[in-house]
Amino acid sequence: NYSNWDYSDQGANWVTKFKLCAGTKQSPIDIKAPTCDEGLNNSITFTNYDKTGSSKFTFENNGHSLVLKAPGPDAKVTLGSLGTFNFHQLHFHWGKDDTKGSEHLHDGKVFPAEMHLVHINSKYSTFQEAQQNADGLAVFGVFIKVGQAENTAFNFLSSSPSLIYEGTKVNVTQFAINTLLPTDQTIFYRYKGSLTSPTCDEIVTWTVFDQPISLSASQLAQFRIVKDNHNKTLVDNFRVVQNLNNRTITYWSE
Ligand code: SG4
Ligand code: ZN
Repeated sequence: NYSNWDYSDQGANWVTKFKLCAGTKQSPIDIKAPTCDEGLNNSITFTNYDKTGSSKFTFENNGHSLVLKAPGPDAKVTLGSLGTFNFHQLHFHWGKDDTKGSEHLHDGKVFPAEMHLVHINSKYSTFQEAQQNADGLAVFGVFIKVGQAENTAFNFLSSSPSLIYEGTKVNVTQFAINTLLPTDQTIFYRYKGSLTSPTCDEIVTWTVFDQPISLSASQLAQFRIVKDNHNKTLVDNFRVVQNLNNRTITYWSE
C-alpha cells in the first residue's frame, strides 16, 4: 500500500528510498510567469468533460489524499500534437490552514489547496505501462482559493465525514467534470515534470491553469477532518517546490 512514505519525511527520506525523487525534472515547481516561453497554436480539446454518466465515481481516502476515480475512460483531453489522454482520477492537496496547501506556486504565491486531474496517454493500456514512459501521463493542476460562496460543483466533498479512515470509499453520482474547472481554460502553463509523490517518476506533462477556482471556507474544512495512513489528521499533503533546472515553462493565453 502507500504506508512506506509520508509527506513529513520528504526531505532526505524520499530521495534515499526512491531514487527517482532525486531527478532533475521533478514537480512541483514555482511557476514564474515572466520567465515563460510563449506558446503558439496549442489548445486543449475536451471530450465528454461535459457529460453526466449513469455509472458512479468512487471517492476514496487512500491515506495520502482524497481521490475521485472515474469508472471508465469516458472523459478525455487532446493536447494538440502531444496526443490524447484518458481521464483516470482527480485528487487534492491541501494545508492545515489557508496559508499553505498547494504544490505548485504561482510567482511565489501559495494557495490553500490544489486539485490534480490525472490522465493516462491513450497509447498505453494501463497506468503501469504509462509509468514506464516519459509521455505516460498528463496531469492538470488547478489552484484553489477561498471564496465567499459554496462551490456547488464540489458538493461531493460533503461526504468526507464517511472518509475519515484510510481505505474508506463512497460512491458519487457521476457529474460533468468540466464543472470543476476554472471558467477560462485557455490560459495555462505547461512543462515536463514528475509525479509529486514517490516514486516520483518523470512521466508527467503538467498543465497548470492560470485561473484559480474557489471553495468556501467550510468546503476547505471538509478536507481537514480526514486521517492519513498513520491515523493522524491528513493535512499539509503537499511536496515542496523543486528546482526548475534546465527546463522551460510554456505559457498559453488563447
Ligand atoms: C498523491 O499521493 C495521490 O494520492 C496519488 O493518487 C497520486 O498518484 C500522487 O499524489 C502523485 O500524483 O498528480 N500529485 S500527482 O503527481 O496519481 C497518482 C493515487 O495514488 C499516480 C490514486
Ligand atoms: Zn497530486
